[in-house]
Amino acid sequence: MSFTKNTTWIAVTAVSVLGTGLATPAETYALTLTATAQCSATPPVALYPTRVINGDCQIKQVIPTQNPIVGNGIDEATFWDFDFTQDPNYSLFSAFAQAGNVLTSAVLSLEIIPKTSLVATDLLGIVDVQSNLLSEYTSLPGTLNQPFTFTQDLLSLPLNPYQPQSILASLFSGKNGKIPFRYDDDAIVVSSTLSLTIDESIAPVPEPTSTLGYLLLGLGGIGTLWNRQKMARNA
Ligand SMILES: [Ca+2]
Ligand SMILES: [Ca+2]
Ligand SMILES: [Ca+2]
Repeated sequence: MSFTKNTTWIAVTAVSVLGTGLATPAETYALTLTATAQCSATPPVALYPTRVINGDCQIKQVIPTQNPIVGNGIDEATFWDFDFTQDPNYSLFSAFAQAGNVLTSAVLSLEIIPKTSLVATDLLGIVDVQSNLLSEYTSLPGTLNQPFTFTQDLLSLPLNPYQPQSILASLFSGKNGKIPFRYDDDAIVVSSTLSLTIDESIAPVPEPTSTLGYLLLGLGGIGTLWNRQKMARNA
């Protein structure tokens, strides 16, 4: 959400609280939160059962009998959290979600380095919610060992799209403000971004403390107007 839209919403709320009867904005706005996990193209290497830390990612071997090496991008699960609490709009986003607004998109961007042709059977998704085949997200990468990036709205996956409520439930339950994600199993995860956009048509009920803030903001606005009119009369 741009600063202008934010300011408009607060100003309208302040006027509403003061009881001048001005309604909610005619235009609807959307608020977007973004979180990025920065891993790397060259994780450290270890032997099973050691887990490898690769920046914001953690890697574990999933088929240790075939391949005990962890960090080579073959037969391994990569985990990371999308931490939305770092986004300055997180509190406002939470308030809009609690007010019952709908999640309108959840756009995932992922950069991987495929390590074997079995990347064709890879799965990814939100932990404890659902996972989908890589082929549902994108056309499969044709070149091994080369960085490959794709972007896909989780709500628009062709075969098995996410439900908006299940993504919000993941965001606000468990690790509050974080969405845990997992990729299996034949690529190195280099980096990933998730952007959540929520509708703003239902205004949140202001907290008592912020109501005072809005009132003061509104009174400040009236004071400025009064001063301006006074100056105009004196001019
Ligand atoms: Ca491995
Ligand atoms: Ca595999
Ligand atoms: Ca695979």
